[in-house]
Amino acid sequence: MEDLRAIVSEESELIRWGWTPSWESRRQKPVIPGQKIARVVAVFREKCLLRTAEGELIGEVTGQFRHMANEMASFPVVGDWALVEMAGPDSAMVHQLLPRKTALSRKVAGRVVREQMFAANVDVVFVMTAFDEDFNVRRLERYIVMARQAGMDPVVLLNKSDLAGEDDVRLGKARDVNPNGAVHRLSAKTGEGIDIVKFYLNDGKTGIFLGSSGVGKSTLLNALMGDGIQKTQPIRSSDGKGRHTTTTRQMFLLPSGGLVIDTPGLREIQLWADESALTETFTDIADLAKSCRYDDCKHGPEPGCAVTKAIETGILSPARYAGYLKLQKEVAYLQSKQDPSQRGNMKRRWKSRSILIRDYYSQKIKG
Ligand SMILES: Nc1nc2c(ncn2[C@@H]2O[C@H](COP(=O)(O)OP(=O)(O)O)[C@@H](O)[C@H]2O)c(=O)[nH]1
Ligand SMILES: [Mg+2]
Ligand SMILES: [Zn+2]
Repeated sequence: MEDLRAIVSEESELIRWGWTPSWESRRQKPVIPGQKIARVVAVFREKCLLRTAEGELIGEVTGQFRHMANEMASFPVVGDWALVEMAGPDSAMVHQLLPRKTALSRKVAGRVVREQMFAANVDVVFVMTAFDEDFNVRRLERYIVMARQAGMDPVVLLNKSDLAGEDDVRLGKARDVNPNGAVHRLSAKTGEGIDIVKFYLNDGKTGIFLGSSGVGKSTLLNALMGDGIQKTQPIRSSDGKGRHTTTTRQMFLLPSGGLVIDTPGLREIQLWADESALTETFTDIADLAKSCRYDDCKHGPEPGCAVTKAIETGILSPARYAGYLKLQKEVAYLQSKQDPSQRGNMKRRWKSRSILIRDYYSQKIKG
């Protein structure tokens, strides 16, 4: 009886951190005695911050984990579920990660063509911009491609609505570049739209904020956290020399339920994406292209080109089409630079997830 109660309370604590029964089946084997389930809530250099049912631990991968890991993407990222073993009162060894349901990736900075995964098991991607000089639909498109690559319908948040009139045209412009996703006005300052953000995160969902520095991600997090932020903010960790290390990405448990990963602004968004993510981002262009007379239409001066016609008649903005071509070139370049043995990796692994999420929200909104 005692044991059962312990198990149930362990389970309910993990549920707050995003555990669902579906993870049970992904665990493959029962947890071996002495191992616990933990969520990776932050990553810094060689260590990570873990959350188990009992509390926070500093984690490190085992030698065997390191040995078996064949690529950077195998190492823990924020959002991962891990099987860990206590190594001290506040520390644990990470033995294994549960297979990810989703992951967000970018290309590593610089010339190297390699994937950098930066978050896993995210349910909702919030792409954030603001009613200020950050607003740029071409940049929005890049973030949307990033979310689509992860198999998710991005939710665009247009922050600082207190600086804009009710009928500000930028809302419509954001909707135009996210044809199959949601766009909401928000003010982290006045609280407008905050409940919508909470709604997306109900039932212990994990969200992530993507967007340039200055758009208000941390302010929104603070608004969602209420007074709780003070308790979570300073990461309880040291780098071994007694110094405090700050982390770049961290997951927060909201008082209203649900989890949020705050990210520093990605100064330049280096995409790690394939053509299918582009097609899903630019559904308007993909739909037009279906009406071109020739299947292999290059959308130039060919007779019967629906894309050219749409640009001429003002249905499709030439800037959006140019932005699409630019991204297509970038994606083609990534493909061409891929190590042939790795090429399959570019293919999206998270496709089916998207449909599930979409159904979930459409049911929620209808019901
Ligand atoms: N007017 C207005 N300013 C905001 C709002 N949200 C954030 N800010 C301001 O924008 C600046 C950047 O916010 P911050 O949260 O640090 O952005 P981050 O870099 O995305 O985390 C700060 O000066 C905030 O006070 C908002 O809704 N309205
Ligand atoms: Mg910030
Ligand atoms: Zn055409």
